[in-house]
Amino acid sequence: MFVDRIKVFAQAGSGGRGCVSFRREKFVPKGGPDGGDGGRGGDVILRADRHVDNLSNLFYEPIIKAKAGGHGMGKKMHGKSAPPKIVKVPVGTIVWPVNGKDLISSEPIVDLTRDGYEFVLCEGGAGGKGNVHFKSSRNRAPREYTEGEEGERGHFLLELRTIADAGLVGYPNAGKSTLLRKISAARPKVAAYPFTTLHPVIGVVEFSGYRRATVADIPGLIEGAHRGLGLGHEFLRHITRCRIFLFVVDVAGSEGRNPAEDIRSLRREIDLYDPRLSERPWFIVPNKLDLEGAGENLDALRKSFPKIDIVPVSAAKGEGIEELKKKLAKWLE
Ligand SMILES: Nc1nc2c(ncn2[C@@H]2O[C@H](COP(=O)(O)OP(=O)(O)OP(=O)(O)O)[C@@H](O)[C@H]2O)c(=O)[nH]1
Ligand SMILES: [Mg+2]
Repeated sequence: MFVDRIKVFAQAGSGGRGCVSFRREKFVPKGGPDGGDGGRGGDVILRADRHVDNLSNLFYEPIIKAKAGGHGMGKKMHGKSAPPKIVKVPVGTIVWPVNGKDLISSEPIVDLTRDGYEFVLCEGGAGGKGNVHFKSSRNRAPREYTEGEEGERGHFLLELRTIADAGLVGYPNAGKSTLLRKISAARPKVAAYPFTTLHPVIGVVEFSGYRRATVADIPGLIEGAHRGLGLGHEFLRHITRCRIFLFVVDVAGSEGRNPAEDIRSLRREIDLYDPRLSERPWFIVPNKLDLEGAGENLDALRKSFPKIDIVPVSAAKGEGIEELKKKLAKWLE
């Protein structure tokens, strides 16, 4: 299961209660107060982890709670502080504050953009004070103590926006997943029917000299995606953080498609979704060069987009792949 948006309730642990206790020892009559402090409650911490690719673990556990701190004890012993509850989330997770059903602000609380980043979502409560703190010249046997503080809590919306260098954008069946399999070790499913890919998949492309780039394969788009047709724009969110876009088209025009028209309508879709996206650098990767009719369409495509870098490939046959990788490295420089 792939979950890229989920509401959770998080609650940090409360601090432990302070202790009321008096020293009792042989030959020490009226030993003074010796009740120790409560321990701190556990924090709820989100940690970005590159081995986690979606938020499905929270689907099964949408209530995140950290443990309470231990109570203070006699002999000035502190209660145990509770360990933090650490929740691993994918890199690219954005956290928004939520009030019941509604987002309360359009400002995110945090954006976990790097592997290993940690964020304290809810802070654990401080421990209460034991009666040792309440001793004074007038009160030598205080029975006062304080409760531990409550841990912070709240409702949050966690949303994943994939972070990759390049995003593959194209109609269903254009061969995006086939291409990603060829240029990286990622293994998205490939099949001859539309909407095979149901969620974003990221592949790492290795270049010479230990350089690398991440490429995101997102589900196919169709005209009207921005208003929810096909799999809708749900997944366009996952290309909003790509630096460049590769428009993958079936240049053979199978299924009666016109490649140049396809590109125009895909560009329209992303522009309607967010005009800032259509300003990003973009390139064309005509695919299925091995099929009949590809040559003619490729010429037409070049005429239609004279200023755009075009790198034709046959993902299935592995043709043009090395050239594409070279270009990709250059485009990302
Ligand atoms: N002849 C030929 N067929 C290809 C080529 N690349 C992909 N295909 C075929 O086209 C079909 C669709 O490929 P996918 O890689 O699943 O396409 P996709 O763009 O990821 O499709 P969705 O996930 O549905 O959006 C599969 O049957 C592939 O085998 C190619 O270069 N030549
Ligand atoms: Mg696919």
